[in-house]
Parts: sequence; structure tokens; C-alpha cells
Amino acid sequence: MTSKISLTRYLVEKQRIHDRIPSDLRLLLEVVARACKSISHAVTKGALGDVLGSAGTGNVQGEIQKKLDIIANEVLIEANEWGGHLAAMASEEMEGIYVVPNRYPQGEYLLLFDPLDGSSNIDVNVSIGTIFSVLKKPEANGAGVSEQDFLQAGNRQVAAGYCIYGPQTTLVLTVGDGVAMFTLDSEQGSFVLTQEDVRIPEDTREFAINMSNMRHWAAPVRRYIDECLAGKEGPRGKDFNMRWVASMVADVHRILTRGGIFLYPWDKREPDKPGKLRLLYEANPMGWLVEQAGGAITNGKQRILDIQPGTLHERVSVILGSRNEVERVTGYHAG
Ligand code: P6P
Repeated sequence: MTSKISLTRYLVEKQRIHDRIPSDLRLLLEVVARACKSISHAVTKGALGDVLGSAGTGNVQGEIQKKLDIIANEVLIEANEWGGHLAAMASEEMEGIYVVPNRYPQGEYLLLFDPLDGSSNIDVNVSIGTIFSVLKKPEANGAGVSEQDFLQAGNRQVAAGYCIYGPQTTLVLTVGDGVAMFTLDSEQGSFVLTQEDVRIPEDTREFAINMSNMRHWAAPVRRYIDECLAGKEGPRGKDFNMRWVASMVADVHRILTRGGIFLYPWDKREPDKPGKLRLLYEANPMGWLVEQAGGAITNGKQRILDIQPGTLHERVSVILGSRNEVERVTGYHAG
């Protein structure tokens, strides 16, 4: 039986043998993974743990916060603030950045996260997840840390990943040399390497989009989806299947596992809003994972990881997944 490789061993070997990551980043990733285990434990309690339902508060996004949104956010803050590897954190659930308190040593990394993505699925027992992104604090800005330090393009990330809380709890991670998946062994309480060098097929027959918004889409998206729906009698010459979990982590995990294209495009309901999803802690980490697995991610017009953010909670139109399909949709926008 092949010996199980734990997340700890995987990261130690990335550091020691491949010189891929410094020890502080390895420690940060292990702390994030432990926090995800705690969140997974809270999520699986469900109704037994008084964690379901609304918290009765709203977040900076104008969304009603679920109790688990707040629990997950607190778990990540408390797990990461004392370790000495972070200067500050940013979260979908917090308006401003969280600077590591003076009572703890400050480190060189910045951690950004959506503590619990897909919250609308919590109360109906559908997969949800934690998305995280790691940047380095710009040295040029000297001592102290500000929101401006977080406004870096996705191509500056040093680590990115998510943890999906579904039939399995699986951590998916990249540090820039491919994508690896780790499944939580709940008996041992540790993440075990279950897939390395994840690859997204360049073609697919499966698209993911919220079809109820069809009448609001721009023409290039409408054209692409209409051609998929036309099936083998249409211009694509093949039938397509559709999936929409309404949990980005679940839809991206499916695409990393078997291919597909995911679209949450701009639409004319709120023309000044580029899209629904957030650039810094949803599109950028998911985009790096997808690119590292051979896929692509654009906003219809440009590679998302090249976008220079203007604000912490900036939104973006997202088209990601199987490279040939993303390039087709992006080509329709150009045309
Ligand atoms: P809709 C979850 O709230 C989320 O941010 C993503 O995880 C998901 O892909 C999307 O919104 C779902 O949006 O409009 O279909 O509910």
C-alpha cells in the first residue's frame, strides 16, 4: 500500500527538496488548513450545532450574514493572527483589513479569504467552501500595512486554494507548480494527498451559468450559451450538459475534476457593476488554481490575473475553465 502523504509532509518537501516555499509560507498554509478543519467540523454539525440560519447582520457586500459566515471568519482570524507569518488579513465579511495586533509578531504575508463561499447553500445541505489567497506585503511600503498593500494583481499571489465542505472535505492548493488535492482523513484528523498535477481537459461538454439571468446577458455570452443549447444540430456539432450549484467552490471543484466552463458574467441589471464575484478573494485564487491546472480565466476581455485592483472588494465578470471554451467566449467578446 503506498504510504499516505500528509499535507505537512507535502509542504515540508516543497520547502526542503524543491525549495519552492519558505518556511513561513509553509507554516501559514498549515495554519489555514487547520482552520479549515475547524470550519468543516462546525459545518457538519448543522442543526445539531445551532450554526444554521441567519446571524441577523449584513456584510459590506450588502448580504445577510449566516451564522456560519461569522463563525468561519472568526476561526480564520483567530487561527492566523498569532503565528508571526502575517501582517494583515482581508475577508469578504469585513469592510476593512484586519491588521495583526501589536501583541503578536508581524510577518511578511497578507491573507485574503472568503470564509464561507456559497452561504445560500448552508441551510439546504449543499457543498460550500473556504477560498483563500496569499500575497507578500510590498517591501517598498516600509513598516506598517494598509489596504493599499492588498491591491495587487492576481499574478502576484504566492499561494491560493480552497477547502470544499461536501461529501468529503477536500483542500485544493497551488504554490505555483501545479495543483494538488488533499482529502481530510477524519479518523486521523489530517489532510492526505489524494491527487497531484490536476489537469483540466481543454475541451468540455458541460457549462455552468445561472440561466435565470439569460435575458440580462451581453450578446457574446448569449451567443455562446445559445450555441451550447443548440447541441449537435447547432454550430457546435455536439450536445452540452448544464450544472449550476450556486456555490463557486463546488462548480470550480467539478471543473478541476472533470473539466467544464463556469460563467458569472456582467449583466445589464446593474450595468455599473462589472459582475457579482469578488476579484481579490474569489476570482484571483480560483483563477490561479484553474490556470495552474491548464485552464484559463478571463473577464471576457482580459486575463483576470492581470487586472490591477482599485478597491478591496472589487467585483469582476468571471469566465473560467476548459481553455478552448474560455478562449471561444473571450473571442466572441472581441468579435
Ligand atoms: P446566484 C455564492 O453566493 C456566490 O458568491 C458564488 O459562490 C456562486 O457561484 C454565486 O454567488 C451564485 O450566485 O446569483 O446564482 O445565487
